[in-house]
Amino acid sequence: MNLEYIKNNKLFKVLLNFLNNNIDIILFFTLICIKVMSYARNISSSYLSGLVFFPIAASALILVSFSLIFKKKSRVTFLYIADVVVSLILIADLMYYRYFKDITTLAAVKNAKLLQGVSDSVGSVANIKDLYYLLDIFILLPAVRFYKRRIKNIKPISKRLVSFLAMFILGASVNAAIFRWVSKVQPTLLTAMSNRIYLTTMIGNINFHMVDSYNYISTSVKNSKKLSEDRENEIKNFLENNNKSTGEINLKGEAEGKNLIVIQVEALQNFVINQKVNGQEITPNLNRWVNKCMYFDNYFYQVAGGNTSDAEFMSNNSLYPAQSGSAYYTYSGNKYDSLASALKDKNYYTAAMHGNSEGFWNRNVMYKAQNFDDFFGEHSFNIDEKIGLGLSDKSFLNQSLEKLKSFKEPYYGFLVTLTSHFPYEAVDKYGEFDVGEYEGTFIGKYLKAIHYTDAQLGEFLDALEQQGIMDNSVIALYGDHFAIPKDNAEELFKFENEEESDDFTWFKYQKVPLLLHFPQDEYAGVNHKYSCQMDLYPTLANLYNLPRNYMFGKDMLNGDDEKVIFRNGSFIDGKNLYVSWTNTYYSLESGEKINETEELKEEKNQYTKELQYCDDLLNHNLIKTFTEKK
Ligand code: GP9
Ligand code: MN
Repeated sequence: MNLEYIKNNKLFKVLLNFLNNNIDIILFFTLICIKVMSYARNISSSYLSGLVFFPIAASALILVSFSLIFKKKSRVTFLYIADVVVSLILIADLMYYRYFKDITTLAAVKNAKLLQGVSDSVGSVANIKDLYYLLDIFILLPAVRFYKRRIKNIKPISKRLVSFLAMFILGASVNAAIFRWVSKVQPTLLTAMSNRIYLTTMIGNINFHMVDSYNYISTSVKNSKKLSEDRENEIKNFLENNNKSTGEINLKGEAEGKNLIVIQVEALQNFVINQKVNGQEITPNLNRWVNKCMYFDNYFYQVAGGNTSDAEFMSNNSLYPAQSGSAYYTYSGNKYDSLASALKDKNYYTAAMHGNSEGFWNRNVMYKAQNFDDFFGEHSFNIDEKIGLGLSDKSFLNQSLEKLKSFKEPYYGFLVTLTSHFPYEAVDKYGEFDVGEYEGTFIGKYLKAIHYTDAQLGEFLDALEQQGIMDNSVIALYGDHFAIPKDNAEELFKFENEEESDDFTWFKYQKVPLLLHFPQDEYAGVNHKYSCQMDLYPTLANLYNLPRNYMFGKDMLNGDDEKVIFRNGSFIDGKNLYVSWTNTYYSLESGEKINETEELKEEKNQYTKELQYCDDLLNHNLIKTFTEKK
């Protein structure tokens, strides 16, 4: 087989011709895959074992498909520019990752002022090696010019469109399969975006930015469509009514001028309070503090797709969580009338604290949007003891105490704990707690985890008391959401000796404790009123004499409203429970099913309306509109 033969071979000619005609595409595809894969390796070694190459290649194919619409010279330019853009985005993402352990989003870029951390320390997060992402761009520039000069034949638009479609469908189908797989293994990850860097490790960097841009644009479109004046007024009237207080007001202004310390505890469910396992109290410290506090034992969590972040969102804004996904991500560009803003208006210093990476749940962006002066995240703590997702509760609470002591008074400190996080395994070696027959079970692991957190909370609360901080502070402590998922409900029912395992029984356990502590243990006692996370801010607003403008919840210390509306449309009205997924009502007193009456139907419609009011308010950024019109 001599050289001449190879040259004249038909197949070889076709191949050469193909290469000659498509070298721009082949080069672009290869370079993009190499760059994104190398970014992937930079942010997570788990990438290497994953199948992340496929979504990365699919996203590169989608980019290529668009270039096929153009005439060839423009196609080359398009690909060259796309290479530049992708490379710059990768560099930005790398720098962002080095600081926040997260990936940039459009919302974060738009609020560039929120990226203080990165911009203040560009020097420390930039790395000369990053220029490697731009190397090809310089090298290829003359080659691109040369190649463009040689292009002669132009394909008709019909052929170009067919190539575009074929390539696009190929890329999109691979992506669709990957996205379906992601939603299966991590059901809420794509919509809630709780852990974006983890999502990126599954779908690749370009896909992440495509999903993020889609989400950002669709929210902006929803935001930009103006609501009718009538609808705006309807929502405004509802809110005015909801926030009106009448008659004598219990404890109004009682906490005015005092510090406020709010502690949101990871997966603290109410059933562990005053409960024993293997003859020992599960939460001996909280049980002690329950007696010194105003304790709400019918306080429901209402989180939806945003989980922990929804609990934060409701407690600080008295707004319902987003219909899907998490408000902390979707509505991070909105204006809020949050607890921190209201206290800031009263000259409070406000700070949020959490021992995990700043970008988790978009906190770095959302705390600013909610007007916190400072956010102390992973970077602001000495990570001297890591358990599970981040800094141990022990170290977090110790260091937070020192921070609180250094704050200018009066202050609002918002603390979010972490260690008692699902799947409750990491904490096992950090404390001895004999759960007897539950050893090794899911519930047993949870009891150990929450027992550990209880010990840390006990130390923290005792220190606040002993060091005199409680004399001039009000403390609110509550659980963020369930600990035992529906899948493990049977274990919980068995632990609690429940005979029934119906929806009514399930709801009985969807409570988290709320403890309100006043100086000198004043007002201690149990309050059985039906209440929920939406009610914390209105209640604190009354205690701190803050204006109530846009709150959907109620003041738990005034009035006899016992409304609790869940994001899925289920509700409690003080007498009945409505379970939306079966359209069934239960009597709260007897636990028996009851028939729907006209009154109940009316109530159901009204509560659905309230959720829609809140959706409209968030989708159209109405707090901004209302405040501007004031
Ligand atoms: C992460 C922590 C856990 O920082 O708040 O969030 P979750 O998984 O419980 O929603
Ligand atoms: Mn949580």
